[in-house]
Amino acid sequence: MPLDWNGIAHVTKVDPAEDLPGDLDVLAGTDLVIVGGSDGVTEQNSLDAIERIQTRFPDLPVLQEPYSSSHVSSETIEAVDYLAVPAVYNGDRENFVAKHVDFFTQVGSKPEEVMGAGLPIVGDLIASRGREAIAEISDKILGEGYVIQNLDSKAATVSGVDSLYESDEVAGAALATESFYGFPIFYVEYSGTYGGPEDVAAAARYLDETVLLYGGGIRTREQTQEILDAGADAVVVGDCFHDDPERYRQTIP
Ligand code: 1GP
Repeated sequence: MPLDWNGIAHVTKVDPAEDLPGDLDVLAGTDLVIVGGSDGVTEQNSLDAIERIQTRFPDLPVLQEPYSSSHVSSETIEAVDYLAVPAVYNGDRENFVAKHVDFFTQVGSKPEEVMGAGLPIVGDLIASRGREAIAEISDKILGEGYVIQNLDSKAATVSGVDSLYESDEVAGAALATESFYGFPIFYVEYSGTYGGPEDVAAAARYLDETVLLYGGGIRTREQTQEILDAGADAVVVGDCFHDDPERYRQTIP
């Protein structure tokens, strides 16, 4: 079933390699959680974070955003609502196309390698139900057209980003996302720094069906509002959730 983005304006990105706040009640009011990071992420710490969140908030949708198939297992696929997989327009070839073809190659032919060694559930499922089971996994995967606009971020380093887009190029990437690639999500990523509304406004002009997410440096309600007013469907808040949970509460509209 497609994810219903109506009513989703605030997204929390939980880095499974970092400590979670002791009291997860701070998540009350966020509309969706993305579990993913750019350093030290494993299948096990991803699963731990997913399960902790789901135990406390069973109705909160959870997406896993892996940057490597080593973060994914039969358990994580079973647990999450969706997998969001970035295709980084201003990254290297590995991060726009190669990783994805490799991932789907393994989903189709060697599921046990995609999902890790202890993968009887998905392996058996595919062995017994063939293409239907592969289609079920594929249905959980959402492509994200991604532009990374902070060269100092770990996300830029791991994605091979060495130059930033001008706003008209961000707009072009947004247009391509909806009208050419057909990804359901376009993500303007300023990870670690607040980039302001300019890129969001440029992208929003071309997006109708595709959801527009902005993440990076949001620490106040005013910043959240500025990004939403510029045309984003939702803001994504990451660092602030881990570093300053009280302040994080203020980013929720
Ligand atoms: C990171 O876009 C998210 O992938 C959120 O950014 O950590 O700067 O809030 P921050």
